[in-house]
Parts: sequence; structure tokens; C-alpha cells
Amino acid sequence: MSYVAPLTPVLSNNWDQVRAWQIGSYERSGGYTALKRALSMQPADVVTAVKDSGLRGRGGAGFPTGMKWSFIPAKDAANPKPHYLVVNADESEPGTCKDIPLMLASPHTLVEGVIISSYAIRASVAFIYVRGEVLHVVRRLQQAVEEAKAAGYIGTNIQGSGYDLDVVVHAGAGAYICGEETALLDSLEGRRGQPRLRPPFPAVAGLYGCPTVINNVESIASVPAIIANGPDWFASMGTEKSKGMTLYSLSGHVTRPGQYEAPLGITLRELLDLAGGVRNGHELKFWTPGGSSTPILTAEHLDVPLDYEGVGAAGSMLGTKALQIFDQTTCVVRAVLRWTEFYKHESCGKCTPCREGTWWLVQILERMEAGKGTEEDLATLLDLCENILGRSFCALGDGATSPISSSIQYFKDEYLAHFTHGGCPFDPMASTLFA
Ligand code: L3W
Ligand code: SF4
Repeated sequence: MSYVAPLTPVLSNNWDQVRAWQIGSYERSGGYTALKRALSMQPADVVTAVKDSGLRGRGGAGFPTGMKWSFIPAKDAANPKPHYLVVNADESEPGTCKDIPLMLASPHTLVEGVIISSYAIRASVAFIYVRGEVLHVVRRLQQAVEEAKAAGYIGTNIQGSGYDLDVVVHAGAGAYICGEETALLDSLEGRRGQPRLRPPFPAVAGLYGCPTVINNVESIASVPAIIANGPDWFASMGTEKSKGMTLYSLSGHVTRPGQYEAPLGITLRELLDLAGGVRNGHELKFWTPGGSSTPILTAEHLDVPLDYEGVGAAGSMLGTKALQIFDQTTCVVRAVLRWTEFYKHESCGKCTPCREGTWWLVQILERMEAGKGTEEDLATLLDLCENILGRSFCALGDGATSPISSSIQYFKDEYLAHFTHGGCPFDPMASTLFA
């Protein structure tokens, strides 16, 4: 994917610098000045600054970051357990591709964020849990951590502040479920990664049963800019309840796919203008606002503000801001089948609705895509979705139903046409459906 000039270059401000991933380049762009400022503040004041900025978690759920940090109990004689910071860098949601480019282009933005965030929650060990398949990212992060140690930003008595921190880069083993925060903790502890019952939330009992903050890469990487420029600066961007800038990842049938950094609340129409539009000669058919776990939207939603509230009001979720663009040459049934195969494969098997349900969803969708489905199958598919949604142990099961129910909502005729045509009715030569 290409890198394209952003609208509000904060996270990506140094991506086009020579060897931007090295500490010297990062420092020349102003890197690590926020850390020095943070170390001159009280930890509680750093938490307050992040709270006041309005930063919300960028991993999919949009939970207020500063509020999550404030759930960490005070460390005293009654609460002697260590605190941990864990960065969720297990980016695997289909279409989601913002954290890996960020870590590759500027790993020190994340490392500086890790140090400041750990200081704020009084953690002396931080873990960065990286998706197992991306070894090049693991190596780049390890190099950045070593550089930061050599520069005195990680270790004992950091910058003469009296604060000690160690940072561990951990490679997962390539399971999507380990992006679920409690499965990630199990995996980090050396067990099979499966979600834990919540509550207790990790802020109360997380890694090794200790108070733990888990945040997405982009959330933690946003912290240095908030400390350097102040919470009001951050809150001046975005919308009333969705503050700041963020990375939108455009992929699929778009002229210039890539990362577009912009304030929350920008629309897909505006982003497509920046990205050269839907690929030449084609029209938008459907898109995901935040990966395949978020219900699909259509061309009628081009002007929906891409913030948590706007996308929610349109019947979907902002999720990871992974905008996958599909033009009119795409068979919606085939696309949904591919996504559902992914959820079936990645289901951890802990709970019945998801383990059995995703298997059945694939069976029915395969039949439909092959033109052997019936209207009754469509009803069964929706019934299955109803029995998975809200009855699964974690969000993976819910997410598996999103593309199915939303695609039937908008493209029921296309499903029916598969039955009447005995297969996909799409004519690739004419680039139209129902030819
Ligand atoms: C303390 C409480 N902490 C909530 C914390 C909680 C977590 C955060 C959000 O799913 C979504 C999912 C995917 N005391 C708390 C509390 N927290 N109440 O707040 O929690 P939650 O449950 O709202 O969401 P989640 O389980 O973190 C995340 C969607 O994101 N998604 C997935 C993306 C996948 C990736 C990837 O590839 N790695 O990011 C995309 O849309 O479906 O709905 O920290 O502990 N009372
Ligand atoms: Fe595992 Fe799926 Fe149940 Fe989540 S919903 S616990 S992934 S079986």
C-alpha cells in the first residue's frame, strides 16, 4: 500500500523522513520531547491530560483511554501488586492495516507512547504483543526498544526522573482471537489464547492477575502528541464526542489505497476525493467502515461522518476505520462467504454459538454462492445470526454475523438472484449484475 500525504499529519508526520524508524531521525522530528515533559509531570496529571483530550481507544470499541487508565487502583500497602501496560499490536481484523504501517514507519512513536503511558499508570514493565506473522515488525520494534534503552529512555532512572521501566516485545502465534484483550493476556502468560470472563476487567485483574491497561497501538502512539501539544489541541480536532485525528485505511477498489490521517468526522466521500475515487470507470457498491466485523454500508452512506456516533447512527460501527471499498463488479455473496470462512477458521471454539454457528453459516453460504440455495436458507441464515449475536462469549461471534445480516439488508435481491440463476448472476464482461 502506498503512503499518501495526510490531512492532519500527527501520527504520520515523519513517515516520509529518511530512515524514519531510527531514533536519530525520530528525535530530529521532535521525538522524545513529550517524554521529557511527561516525566516532569505527576503521573496522575498525565492521566488527566489524556482524559481531557477525549482520546478514545482506536482498536475498535472507542472506550475513553484516560478513563480506562483511571480504573487502575492506587499502588499502596493495600494494593501492592505491580501494574502492567500491554499494547495490543495483534492487528488481524480483515481490512485493518493501520498499526503495522505505523510500527514499521515510526516505531519510536509507539515506544515513546509506551514509556509515557507506563509512567502514567505506574507500570514498571510494558509488553507489546505483536501479531506473530509479521516478524519484520517484531524486529523493527525490538530494534527501536534497544535504541531507546541505549539513549536512556528505557531502563533505570529514566532521564534522571527516578522512574524505571522495561519494555518487552512479544510475538504472538498468529491467532485472530489473541487480539481480544483477555485472550491476548492468556497467550502472553503462555496459555492457549481464549477469552476470559469479564468482569473483572483487565484494569482490575489483568496480566498475572494484576492491574493492567491494554490499549491498541494507535491509541498509545497518540499519547506523545497529546502531551507535547496539550489536551485542548487534540480536542480541537474531530467532533463533539469523537476527538482528535486518526488513521483511516482505504483498501480495495480505490485508485490510491493507503493510510489517510484525518480528523474524526471526515466522510468517505471526502476520503475518496483524496484517494482518487473508486477505481476508474467503476462505482461504489458497498464498504466496511471498520473491518469486516462492522456491518457493511452502501453508496447512500457516503456522507456519514466517520466518527463513533455518526457511523453508529447509520447502523454500523466505526471499528478500526478500515475502509474496504467494493465496486459494482463485486459479488456480495462471495465477499460475505470469504469473510465468514475467516471467522469459522478463527473461532477459538470456547463457546457453542460461535464454534458451531460459524460452521453452519459457511455451509449455507457455500450452497448459496454455488446457486443451490433457497429462500428458506436465507431465513435460516438470519435465524443463525440471531442466535449467535449477543449469545457468544466474545465479540468474534457477534462480528461474524455483521457482514451477513447487513448484506441481506441491502442486497437481498442479489442473494435471491443467485438462487434463480443457479449461481452468481454477475456478468464480468458487462460489469453488471443481473445481465
Ligand atoms: C474497565 C469497565 N474497563 C470496558 C474496557 C475493556 C476494553 C475496552 C473496550 O472489543 C471491538 C469489538 C470488535 N471497566 C469497562 C472497561 N472496559 N468496560 O474498554 O471494551 P469493549 O468490551 O467495548 O470492546 P472489546 O472487547 O475491546 C473491540 C471491534 O472492536 N473490532 C475489532 C477489531 C480487531 C482488531 C484487531 O485486528 N486486532 O482491532 C472492529 O470493529 O468487533 O466490538 O479494553 O476492558 N467497566
Ligand atoms: Fe471463542 Fe467464538 Fe466464543 Fe469468542 S465467540 S469465545 S472466539 S468461540
